[in-house]
Amino acid sequence: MSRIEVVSSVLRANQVRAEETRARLDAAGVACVNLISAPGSGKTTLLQKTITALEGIPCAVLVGDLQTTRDAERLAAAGAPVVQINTGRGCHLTADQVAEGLDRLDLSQIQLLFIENVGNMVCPAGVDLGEHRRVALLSVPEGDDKVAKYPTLFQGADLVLLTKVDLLSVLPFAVRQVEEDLARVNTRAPLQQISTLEGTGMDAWLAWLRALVAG
Ligand SMILES: Nc1nc2c(ncn2[C@@H]2O[C@H](COP(=O)(O)OP(=O)(O)O)[C@@H](O)[C@H]2O)c(=O)[nH]1
Ligand SMILES: [Mg+2]
Repeated sequence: MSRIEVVSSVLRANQVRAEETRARLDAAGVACVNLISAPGSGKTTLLQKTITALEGIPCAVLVGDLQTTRDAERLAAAGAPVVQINTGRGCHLTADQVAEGLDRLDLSQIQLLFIENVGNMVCPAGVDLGEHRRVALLSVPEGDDKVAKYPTLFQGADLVLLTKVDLLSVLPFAVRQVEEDLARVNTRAPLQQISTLEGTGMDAWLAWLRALVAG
């Protein structure tokens, strides 16, 4: 087999496994959200606050990292069941890894499953994990040109969160630029501004999640 055939057969196998996972989650009545961003955009901090704020909606988290269980420890402290998946050198989670992670969770006890993907704006964008919704995060310190530079991530998103907006007052960043670049690649995904530090925008994010869980 040529290299191209191998790559496409790996992607096909991933897609099959992702569809199985989605069917399994559907059967269990669990909504699943895959969070993708560069390292440090605020995924873990957002999930810590979200798990605490979503009272009445039991959540769990699958967290992917190259090394360490640091994120998993932070998330477990917030009170949710957490499964850590160490990917070693892998720059994204795969549908197989997520399916294995699911085996370690009691799906009958949860309504919402978050996947915190490996911090990377490129590799995770092309890999379906069996999620129902995909959320792309972009933080203010990363710069307002990132939607234009990494369009694949934003193209596939169902929601875009502009995080750390408390820093808009101290860093040069044009929200307008992000809105314009996003409109070019994705007219479906809303752009929500959020600061987990100050709490702004949390209500809209929680409402989006509640609507997803309500189906
Ligand atoms: N200024 C500011 N910093 C934040 C905010 N949310 C997270 N951070 C900081 O950003 C850094 C990375 O956050 P983390 O949640 O670990 O990002 P992750 O790598 O995407 O999971 C930490 O130092 C957080 O304290 C925010 O809303 N505003
Ligand atoms: Mg993290």
